[in-house]
Amino acid sequence: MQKIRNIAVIAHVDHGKTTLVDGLLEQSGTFGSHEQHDERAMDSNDIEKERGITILSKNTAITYGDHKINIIDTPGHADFGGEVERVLKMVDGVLVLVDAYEGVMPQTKFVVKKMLALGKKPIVVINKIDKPSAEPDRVVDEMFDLFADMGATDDQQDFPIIYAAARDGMAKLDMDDEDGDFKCIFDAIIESVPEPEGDASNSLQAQVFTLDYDNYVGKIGISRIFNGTVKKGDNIMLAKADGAMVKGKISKLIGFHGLNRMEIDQAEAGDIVAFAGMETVDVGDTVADPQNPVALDPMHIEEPTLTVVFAVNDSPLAGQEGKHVTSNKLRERLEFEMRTNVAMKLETVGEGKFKVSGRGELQITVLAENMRREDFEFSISRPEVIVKEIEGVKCEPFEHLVIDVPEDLSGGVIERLGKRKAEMKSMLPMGQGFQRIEFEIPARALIGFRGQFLTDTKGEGVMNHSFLEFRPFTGGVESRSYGALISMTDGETLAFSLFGIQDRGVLYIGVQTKVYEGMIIGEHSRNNDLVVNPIKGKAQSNVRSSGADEAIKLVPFRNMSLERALEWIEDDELLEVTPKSIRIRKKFLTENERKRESRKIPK
Ligand SMILES: Nc1nc2c(ncn2[C@@H]2O[C@H](COP(=O)(O)OP(=O)(O)OP(=O)(O)O)[C@@H](O)[C@H]2O)c(=O)[nH]1
Ligand SMILES: [Mg+2]
Repeated sequence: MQKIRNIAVIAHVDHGKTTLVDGLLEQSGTFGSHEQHDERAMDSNDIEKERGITILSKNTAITYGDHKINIIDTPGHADFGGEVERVLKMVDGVLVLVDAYEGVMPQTKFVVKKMLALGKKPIVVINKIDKPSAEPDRVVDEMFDLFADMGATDDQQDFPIIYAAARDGMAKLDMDDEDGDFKCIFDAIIESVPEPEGDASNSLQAQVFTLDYDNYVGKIGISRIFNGTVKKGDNIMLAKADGAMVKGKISKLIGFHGLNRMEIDQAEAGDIVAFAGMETVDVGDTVADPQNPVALDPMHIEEPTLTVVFAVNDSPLAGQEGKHVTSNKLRERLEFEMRTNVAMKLETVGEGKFKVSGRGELQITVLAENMRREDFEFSISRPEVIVKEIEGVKCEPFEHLVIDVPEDLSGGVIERLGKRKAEMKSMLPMGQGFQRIEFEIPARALIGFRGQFLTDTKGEGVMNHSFLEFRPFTGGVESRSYGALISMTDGETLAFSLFGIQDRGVLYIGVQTKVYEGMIIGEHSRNNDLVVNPIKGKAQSNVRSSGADEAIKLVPFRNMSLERALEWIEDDELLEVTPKSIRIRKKFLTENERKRESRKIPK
């Protein structure tokens, strides 16, 4: 049997996981010397590359000496945290990275807690020690405290520590040592990560932890083999989470090496491979021996905490920019997403209206962004947190929030968060005039907070949050403190009229932009909505005053990204998303309709 080690790389967002995996691929010689590859090679899809974040966990394999090491790179952003627990079940050890300056962050806590609870053996990597502000000793202490707080066993507490600058391919066991390469990381993996259990001669048991889709072979289940041997063409039994048994056949067996996937004939207990040929496969299913099908423990899939409604675009500009605009197309696309994305849920809530639930705004934005690129057009409603009843009590999701803010601005931010029902947990000086403050806060109160926070901290604040737990509902929280600037008419914007409006707040659009009645063109500087005319030209006069137009100086408008716009909108507003534009609008387009509606629903 082949000697195997299975590890996952886990950390808070941006602490350097994917960069470390680059180094492991490179220094193990898995990339041939002639092979061209991008930085952060595992971040392979377009949005991952553009945003520089990992969205889906992905696995690779390297050879080191006579060992095969399967590595799963995981996303660090809290919205994709649901992936991490599943992945952890597939591996025997983890590399926990932590930034040598930032230290323990919300998602560090989240992943360490999961990892310890599952009894995994950690190797701690203090990364980015090259940063001038790095304080590796402090961060090591933080990690020891964290492990102790989270109830680590003595064995888990006794973790190897590696100091690294992953970007430079440098690592060492002691800060006083000379800079070395990743040999110490490979050795730590071989020495301290337990060998996979299970036996190649037992009946087959493999569990699917990720789904992939290929136009030629259909659904692909990436799986860890816990027992037995599997060959291409084998008949198998799929043991589903609900107890059902479905017969199937492995039409293709796919192995991993570096960035490549290749067809293989056989794989054994301990390894991570992909199966094609089972159309009904879901995450958590056990691929078992048809003669002796024994299901593995079902997999816990993290519940969604947030929902939005995707709907057919019915704005006056509908159908002009996108190709796929009908309710059927929208439903098909969303259903397709649910086939591989287990962290999301879909429900039809009305004619052309689909409720999509997920773990956070970023997850929903990524789906919307992918759909725009595929020429879809649709609307999205304001995100709402999922409220549920636990033992008769109405509960809502709470988040653990950590902010780093300049000291002189912290008072204002704390006050703002207080109004949003945040409870302060700790406050620490971070050097360079910054303070780190931790809170527990209803997830509801964080919707729309980021924009406000950036304004309040003049763009210098950094905020991070991750899901904590469901807790009793806290009642009303402060929402957006500004109204909207709403267009009163259809047409194209003109500089002359925007010039007149810009003093009223912040514009979200520029000149020669199509608008319609009820479309939101900016934020009012007061808390009420204001209806304005953005297409009014200068009154024509017979005498042309030369040079008068030069006096019209427009302040650059604020370009609202999908995420920012999604956070910004209120219940009576919608986002209109097309391949070319992101527009913000009122649900009811005319002022009369809005007045009638506001009388109906008492606020
Ligand atoms: N200074 C410094 N920067 C590093 C180091 N390692 C990674 N980075 C940088 O940190 C940023 C984030 O790196 P990634 O590898 O994408 O981090 P990640 O943990 O995979 O991020 P997510 O997958 O989004 O959670 C990139 O800009 C890297 O170049 C390091 O050792 N030193
Ligand atoms: Mg990454």
